Amino acid sequence: MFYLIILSLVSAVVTELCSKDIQVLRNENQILRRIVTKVVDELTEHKNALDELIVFKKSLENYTTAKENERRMHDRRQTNGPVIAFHAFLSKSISALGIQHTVPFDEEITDTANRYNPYSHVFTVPESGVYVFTWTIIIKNIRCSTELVVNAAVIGRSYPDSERDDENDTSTVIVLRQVAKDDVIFVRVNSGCFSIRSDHYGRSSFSGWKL
Ligand SMILES: *[C@@H]1O[C@H](CO)[C@@H](O)[C@H](O)[C@H]1NC(C)=O
Ligand SMILES: *[C@@H]1O[C@H](CO)[C@@H](O)[C@H](O)[C@H]1NC(C)=O
Ligand SMILES: [Ca+2]
Repeated sequence: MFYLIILSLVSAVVTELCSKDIQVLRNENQILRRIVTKVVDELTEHKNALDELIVFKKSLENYTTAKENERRMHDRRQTNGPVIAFHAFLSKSISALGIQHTVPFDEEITDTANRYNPYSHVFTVPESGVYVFTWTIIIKNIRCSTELVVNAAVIGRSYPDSERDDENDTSTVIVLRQVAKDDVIFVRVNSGCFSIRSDHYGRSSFSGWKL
């Protein structure tokens, strides 16, 4: 009997202690949950801030790249110097051109380097580099083969053919070519080209510019 009383007493004390412990643990758990929620919130905030920072870094990099490209373009323009370009056309239709004759583009519109000669109809390269050359020939009822010449070498050909039904025909050729300072460039007749048109319907012309 005595033992039974002792046992139930002990059991009561243990139960009491356990329920106290459980209460304490519950409280602790609640506190921990609050802390965890707070930490998660803060982490989310940090992550958002970091994401924003990454986007900012990217746009800063874009801006820096754009600025750098702009500076390179500027430097390129500086080292390339001023624009080199010429454009001349036939001020009127011409006829009776002979083979090997230079096509006399006599009216100069543009000649930034002052190296196109409207009397000899020759462009003298002011500085070495890659150039674009283009010429347009307009004809009526004939055939006309012309060639673009650098010094003595042919570097381009054009052959409009309108030898039927009184047709008007136009041909434009574009040539890209590395040329050296003081090379001379001109367009000459290869065959045909008895007459070349240039009037208020259309213009025959010759142009070039350095890239
Ligand atoms: C940066 O440039 C790239 C490609 O040019 C583009 O796809 C991206 O959206 C840009 N980023 C920002 C933040 O402007
Ligand atoms: C060619 O142009 C002239 C004007 O210069 C015109 O009279 C003639 O009819 C044109 N030829 C054709 C086939 O249209
Ligand atoms: Ca000139």
